[in-house]
Amino acid sequence: MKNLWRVLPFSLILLLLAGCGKQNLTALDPRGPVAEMQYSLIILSLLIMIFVIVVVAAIYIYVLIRFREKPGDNHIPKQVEGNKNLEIIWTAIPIVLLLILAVPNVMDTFTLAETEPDEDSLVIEVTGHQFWWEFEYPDLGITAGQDVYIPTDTRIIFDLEASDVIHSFWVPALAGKQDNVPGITNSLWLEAPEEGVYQGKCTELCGESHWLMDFKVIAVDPDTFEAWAQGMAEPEAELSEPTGDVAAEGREVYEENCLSCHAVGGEGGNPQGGPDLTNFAEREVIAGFIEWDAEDGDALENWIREPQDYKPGNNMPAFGHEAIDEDEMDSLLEYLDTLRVLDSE
Ligand code: HEC
Ligand SMILES: [Cu+2]
Repeated sequence: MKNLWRVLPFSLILLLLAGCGKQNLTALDPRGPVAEMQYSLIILSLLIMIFVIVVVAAIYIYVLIRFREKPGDNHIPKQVEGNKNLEIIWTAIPIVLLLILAVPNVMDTFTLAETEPDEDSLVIEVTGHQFWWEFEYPDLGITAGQDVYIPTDTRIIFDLEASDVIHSFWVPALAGKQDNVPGITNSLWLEAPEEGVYQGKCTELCGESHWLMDFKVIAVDPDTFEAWAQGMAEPEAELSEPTGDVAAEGREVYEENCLSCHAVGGEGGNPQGGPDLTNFAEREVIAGFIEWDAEDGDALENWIREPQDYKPGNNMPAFGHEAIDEDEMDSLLEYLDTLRVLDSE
């Protein structure tokens, strides 16, 4: 009991803070029809539970006070047994409450399970890897890593798969979570009416760095999406043959060390490799969570040199100074900075 009182305030603070992170990782601030539907179910259940608790607690307290033993009065009160009306009432109320809960729940469950694509929807195949995300757009012939771009106001159907172990796909602002299971395809749909960057996370204990398996859903207007998809499908020749001297050198370093795992512009990569890097320079973070210019200004170089320092257990090998010397690293970083498909800063 003593422990409970110690833990409770912290739990409450955590609960309150849960919505405050810059990550927007909360289901309590829904930004699309699916998340709104789920949010209304949460609120409905919560209201019913609060109603039950308040009524039961009120009756309980009333009875405790009203029928307590009074000093000097120790007569046995009238003994009653069974009361048809009362019993009907307290059987009927829970039935009504359960119906109020069940009807919208069942209806919404059917709406949410409706994942057959129609001609206006966009299908995206999601593969969970230890510890990163791959997004394939079968109708557009493109593959993206970590950031999944979607057009606003479009029904997006995510077909969830996994390449190694079970992962779980969760973008709380847009939709509830669903598991990525090897060998099974689960589907969910969502829609983002507003443009924005929505934080996603793997919520399965999928390995040592499961808690760093973050991704972003980036909702852009349909024109921008079109431009992005175009850029991903037919990237500028610049990406494979940079014109700048330093970047061209960097491209060579890349081809030698990285292309076997990381595709750029549909070239390279392998199913056991790493994320597609065609638009890498447009990511806000490296490997899903490392800020580019937080304390360590050389975050990208440090990641390439020692990926295990950031994400223990991930499948990217380390590239020490013997593999890539300082000059080669500089040109490689320069080359990586050219990997853009939307804005060519
Ligand atoms: C054996 C395969 C392999 C090779 C070779 C490899 N990587 Fe990786 N790389 C990975 C994997 C796997 C990840 C994903 C790690 C994670 O997030 O769990 C990754 C992640 C990355 C990321 C973060 C990607 C993102 O979307 O945020 C960058 C950048 C990167 N690698 C750069 C390189 C560079 C540069 C080289 C060459 C010097 C290289 N990698 C060589 C497997 C590889
Ligand atoms: Cu995972």
